[in-house]
Amino acid sequence: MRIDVISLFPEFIAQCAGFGVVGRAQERGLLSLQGWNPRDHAQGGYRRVDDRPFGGGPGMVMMIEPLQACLAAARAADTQPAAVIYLTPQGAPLTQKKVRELAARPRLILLCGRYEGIDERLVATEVDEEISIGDYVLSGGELAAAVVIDAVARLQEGALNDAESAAQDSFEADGLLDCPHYTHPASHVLGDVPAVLRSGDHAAIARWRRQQALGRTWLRRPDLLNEEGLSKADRALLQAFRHEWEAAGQKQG
Ligand code: 6GU
Repeated sequence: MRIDVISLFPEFIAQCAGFGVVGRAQERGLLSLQGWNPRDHAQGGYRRVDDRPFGGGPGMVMMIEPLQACLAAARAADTQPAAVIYLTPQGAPLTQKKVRELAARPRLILLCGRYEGIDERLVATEVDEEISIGDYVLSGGELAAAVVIDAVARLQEGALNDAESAAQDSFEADGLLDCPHYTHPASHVLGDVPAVLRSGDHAAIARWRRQQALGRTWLRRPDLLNEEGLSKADRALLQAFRHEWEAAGQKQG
């Protein structure tokens, strides 16, 4: 997959994507990243990329011309067509479903804004989709672009060493949160590993994990849990989890 990033700080993106799974995906040729700086396409000695907003108000707005020239250069760098995605708090919230959809495309162009944003005429003309990574304000789209890059890179075939681990992540299989994980030592002053995980009974382990995923989702993110849509077996596991929780004298939330 190829991702082109339009940003006033392309080195920032390259740095972010240099480590761990994303860095390895690049080394393995599964992901090709290229940064493009609108300043390289700006006119005049000052290479101006922003200007004051019409109508007044604080902050600056990114100008049409440098962005349009930069986008044209990025598009022309590959023959594969690409959707232009603008990272903005006004965009549609990013979900794992959206990540899966983006990860299946051969190419993306990510557009990062700074300051108060980008001239709306450029957005209306050149942008195919707008995406936000959550209801909070960042000073630019770069961190959001890095989030998108990470999330799609790890879904590229061969990016993860254990092919199974993507399928079991939170949200991935069925929109549930992940179960807790434990490693050595089995016994520690902080507590013991649940006995079932050491039992060697694979069916019992799978049941326990499923129950923990259901229970955690119920406790922490009830908005993700569609109880009517659960199987009979899942409903029974959740029911038992609730009973135990209530017996332990805890309260939901
Ligand atoms: Cl995509 N950009 C900015 N500037 N802030 C954000 C965001 C994006 N998503 C959440 N907050």
